[in-house]
Amino acid sequence: MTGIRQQLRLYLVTDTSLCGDFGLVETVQQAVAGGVTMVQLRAKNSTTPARIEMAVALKKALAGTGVPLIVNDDLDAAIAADADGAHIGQGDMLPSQARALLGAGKILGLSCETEHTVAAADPDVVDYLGLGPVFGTATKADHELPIGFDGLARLVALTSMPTVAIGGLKAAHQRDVLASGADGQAVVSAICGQIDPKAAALKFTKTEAQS
Ligand code: TZP
Ligand code: MG
Repeated sequence: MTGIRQQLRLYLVTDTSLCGDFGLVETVQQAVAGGVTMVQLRAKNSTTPARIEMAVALKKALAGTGVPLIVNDDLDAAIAADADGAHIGQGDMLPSQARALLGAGKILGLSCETEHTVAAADPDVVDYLGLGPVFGTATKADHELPIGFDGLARLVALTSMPTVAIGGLKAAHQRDVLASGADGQAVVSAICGQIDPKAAALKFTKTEAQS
């Protein structure tokens, strides 16, 4: 697997509580076996030491797969675990600060919910944009207003940067996501917490093969 656009095709954003008994590492391993192309450790109610531990375990699990590991929000954890990159939102530190901490060789993702923030994103600093939420979702309590596929297409059209859609997305949405011009979709609950995360991921890759 090479370019960032291909890596964004099916982006698993983890929710440590949704993974439940199945476990974070097992969920990620199964999901990657089902075709997930990028993984984000998103552990909202946690601590930096715990995130480092989880990120190190995930990195080990992903070794040799070519699937990058991104850490959400916590730059200290991303750096300490030597993850492949970090993802930040508009309310977090400035992208330029995150880039300075991460260094040039790592992946930096930025969430954008509005036309203004997409237009303001600097391609020299940020590697990809997370756009959404496409639909309302119970996974993120405080999410912004859903933008739908029309809104997604409008945001994608404003940038030449790699993009990934997020928010309430399931395998059946794959065609609409790609038609909107995004490089891929990021999902939490469509894979995390599913009885069979590999089968859940395979639903996306099968849909892809048909489109
Ligand atoms: N950012 C915008 S929506 C969202 C995040 C992290 C959660 C998406 O979760 P799901 O379960 O795929 O709708
Ligand atoms: Mg954030």
